[in-house]
Amino acid sequence: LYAYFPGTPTWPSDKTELKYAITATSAVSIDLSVLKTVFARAFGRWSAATTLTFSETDSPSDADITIGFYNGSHGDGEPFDGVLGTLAHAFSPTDGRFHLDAAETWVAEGDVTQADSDVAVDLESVAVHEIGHLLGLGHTSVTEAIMYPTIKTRTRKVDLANDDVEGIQNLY
Ligand code: TQI
Ligand code: ZN
Ligand code: ZN
Repeated sequence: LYAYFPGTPTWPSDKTELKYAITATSAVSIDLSVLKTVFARAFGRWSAATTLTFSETDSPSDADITIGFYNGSHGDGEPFDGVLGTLAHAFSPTDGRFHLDAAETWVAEGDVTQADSDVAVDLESVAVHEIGHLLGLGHTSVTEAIMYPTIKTRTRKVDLANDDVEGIQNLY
C-alpha cells in the first residue's frame, strides 16, 4: 500500500499548476532537447491521474520544481555515490528539488532493456518515481507500483499502478 511523508506534506490546494525548470545539465551527456522530452513525459503520467498540471519554464526563479544532474557532494548534505547505489533523490513538498546522479549510465532514448551497459538506468522510470516523491508520496509495499523502493537496472517501469493512482488521488 502507498504511503506519505510524515505530516503528509502536499502542494497547496490553490496551486494546481506547477512549473519546473531543468537547471543543471552540464554533468550529463544527454541533449537538453531529449531531457525536456523525457521529463515532460514523466510529469504527464502524474497529471493524467490528477488535477495537477506541469509546465516547463526556462527561468529557475519562476519554478516550483528544479531538476539537475550532479556528481558526488552537491551542497545538500546528501552526496551521490557514483555508479549505482543512489540514482537520484527528491525532497518532499514543497521543497521542489529533484537531483540525479550524473555518474549513472542514463538511457533516455532507445530501449534500456537492450542497452550495451549492464548498469544502464532508464531515466524516465527514475523520473516518474522521483516526481511521486516531489508530490508527496513515500514508498509503497506494492511491487508493481512506481513508488516501490527498488528497481532493477536495464528495466523500464513508467506506468502508474492502481496503487500509485489511489495514493496520489487521495492527496490531490
Ligand atoms: N533514491 C532513493 C529513492 O528515491 C532516495 C530515497 C531513499 C528516498 N529513501 C527515500 C527519497 C525516502 C524519498 C523518500 O527512493 S534511489 C528508485 C527505485 C531510487 C530508487 O536512487 O535509491 C528509483 C531512485 F525505487 F526504483 F528503486 C529512483 Cl525509481
Ligand atoms: Zn541532492
Ligand atoms: Zn523512492
